[in-house]
Amino acid sequence: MNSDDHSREDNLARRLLTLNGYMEARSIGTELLCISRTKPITTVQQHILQDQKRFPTASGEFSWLLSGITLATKMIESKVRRAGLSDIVGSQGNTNVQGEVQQKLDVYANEVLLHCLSMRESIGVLASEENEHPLIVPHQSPNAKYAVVFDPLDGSSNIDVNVSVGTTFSILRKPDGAGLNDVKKWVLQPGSKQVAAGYVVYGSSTILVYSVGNGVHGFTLDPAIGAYVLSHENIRMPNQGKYYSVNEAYRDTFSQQYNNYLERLRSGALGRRYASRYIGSMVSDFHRTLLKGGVFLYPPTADHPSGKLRLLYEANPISFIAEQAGGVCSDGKQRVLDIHPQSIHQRTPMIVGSAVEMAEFERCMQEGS
Ligand code: FDP
Repeated sequence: MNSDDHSREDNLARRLLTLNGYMEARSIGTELLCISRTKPITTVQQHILQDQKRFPTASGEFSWLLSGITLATKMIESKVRRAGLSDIVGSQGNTNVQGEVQQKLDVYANEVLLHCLSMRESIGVLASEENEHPLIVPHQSPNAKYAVVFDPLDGSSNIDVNVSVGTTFSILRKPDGAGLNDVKKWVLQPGSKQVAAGYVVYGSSTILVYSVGNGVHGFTLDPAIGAYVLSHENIRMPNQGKYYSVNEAYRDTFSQQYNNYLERLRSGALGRRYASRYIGSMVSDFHRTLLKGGVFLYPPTADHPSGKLRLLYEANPISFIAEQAGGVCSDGKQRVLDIHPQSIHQRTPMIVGSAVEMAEFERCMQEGS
């Protein structure tokens, strides 16, 4: 072998071994290759297993449950990425239980989550935005001890125009003494009882953000290896941001307190003049608020006097993540996580954001009109 061959081989090996940026290949002289890790790879499964070491009695079934969510969301993301190429965009021609037009992707995402989660023995009950009633998982295992509540595709009215959408989920433990048929007892619990919650944003990349009550962590899906890889460890919401996020087209129907609050943000009363950002896909608007700070609001409006967002599978998981990251989430009167739900598809106003903006919000609410 001459030195050109060596150099070609060396370059090839270097390319092969530079595994998507996780490893580095170095040549020593012309013959030796030394591989060193540039970044440790932590997949979401590894992270969950490491975290479970805190609990000596943990059986690993919780990580198996979460793998149902990661598998389903990878399947959803692959359809979302092909939207426009396959016959998956547009409406299904039905309305769901909320009277909203179902998109084909809503239906697909729901079926995938129901399918993947039904395989997990630890899950007894599933409740989805797309189904009128909670479902008892067919295996009816006596080992079932969790309910999973989810919105399969949040913001789906945006899917036809390439705007980011997401999946939100909330995991609750079966209440003591509840039988398998007491499905409402499984899911009608305040958000403070969630054992884990999270969301996936199918955006410029796909990111899974979740918490088991021990901080918030983000995992970006690496399409080259098909795994969610830790990319945002221990996310903390900034104390103050520079954006507020609300559908301002409805402002003439907001109460005076909300309008006073927004005026204070605009006028610089909090030490800066805020800019506005509103995607209209709650999970994406929240994700920006989580990383950059600021506030997201969906107040009561004329069309939605009790707010538009659903308590169990939108507001509760978002609240759980926000609080775990140092933020605050309110319905305008109380902490969202303290609301005792009365029905599966109950709606709530939701105001979520950084400490500074939320303190001002609470002050404006107390001040009255
Ligand atoms: P969508 O109807 O597209 O599913 O809760 C549903 C939701 O989107 C949120 O994701 C979003 O923040 C909100 O509705 C948008 O509602 P408006 O169009 O009334 O602003």
